[in-house]
Amino acid sequence: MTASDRDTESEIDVSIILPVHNERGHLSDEIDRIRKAMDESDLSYEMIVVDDGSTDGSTEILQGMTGIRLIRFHTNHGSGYARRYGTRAARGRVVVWTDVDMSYPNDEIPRLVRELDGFDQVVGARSSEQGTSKFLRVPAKWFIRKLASILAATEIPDLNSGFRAFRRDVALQYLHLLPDGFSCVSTITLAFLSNGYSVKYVPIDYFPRAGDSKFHWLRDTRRYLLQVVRMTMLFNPLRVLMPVGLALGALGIAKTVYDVATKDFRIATNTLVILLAALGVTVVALLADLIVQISKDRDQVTPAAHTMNRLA
Ligand SMILES: Nc1nc2c(ncn2[C@@H]2O[C@H](COP(=O)(O)OP(=O)(O)O)[C@@H](O)[C@H]2O)c(=O)[nH]1
Ligand SMILES: [Mg+2]
Repeated sequence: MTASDRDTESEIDVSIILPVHNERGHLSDEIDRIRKAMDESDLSYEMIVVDDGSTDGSTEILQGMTGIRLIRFHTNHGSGYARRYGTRAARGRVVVWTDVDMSYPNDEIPRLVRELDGFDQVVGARSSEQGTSKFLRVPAKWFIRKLASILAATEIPDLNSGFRAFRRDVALQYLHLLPDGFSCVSTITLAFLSNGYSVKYVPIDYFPRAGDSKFHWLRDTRRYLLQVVRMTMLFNPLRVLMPVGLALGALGIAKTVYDVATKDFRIATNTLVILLAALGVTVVALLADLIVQISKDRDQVTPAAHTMNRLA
């Protein structure tokens, strides 16, 4: 994309996507504080509110509002679906995702956008967990975050923050891979990281949410875990499968040495099974990697830091 393409394609700086499902109590406050902060900045912006079949009167409040773009579904699809839909409708060069529940410092959106300079994505990283079902969520999230850090081969201070800004042109390449549910926000970080885009973390304050959370700890945690593994398999299968193949291989070789030394050169059947399993996993890993390499898009959008010289 050239600089002039960019000017004609995006008329505005920032599109703020606001997924809403039954947030009547604080909807106006949230939208007002975002508007105030954005009006005080020198950024041009639009707010895209995606009302996902709310039944508590949120819809009526939104319909009475001016200065927002309202997308409304009659049935509920999930916050990830809503965020994707809103992002496709967006016109901004930068897209911001956040919650509409007073939990994120939405008045700091202009700062978040400025931090994006030279990066492809900026994530507001929380230092404390304020969510519901804390005892279950904290260890589960910690485990998944560690797993994701290993798979993405980089430290991820906050994987599932709902407060982030990213380049729309980069995100459009991966939107179709993001799930309908809550793990959508984590998945977009992994999609960027796995494809060589930069993600920066800036510390933010996090407040207890107003209204009720829609997060179901078992269902959503299971999906979240699956999504982390799936995303890595999609872009970097060697990182998931190679450790398994190598571990099985090491075990098989150790067992072979043991058999040779203690069983008079008779190799046990289970030793062979382990060695064959190692071979199977390794071959699948290499094949999966081959598929990923072959199907890579040649016209991938250039990562942020590399565009600077070109545009100068
Ligand atoms: N459009 C849409 N938004 C949703 C849905 N579920 C939650 N949200 C919104 O997504 C944001 C995050 O949801 P929340 O319940 O706070 O999740 P949590 O932050 O993970 O506890 C809020 O703005 C919700 O209104 C949904 O099914 N559809
Ligand atoms: Mg929330």
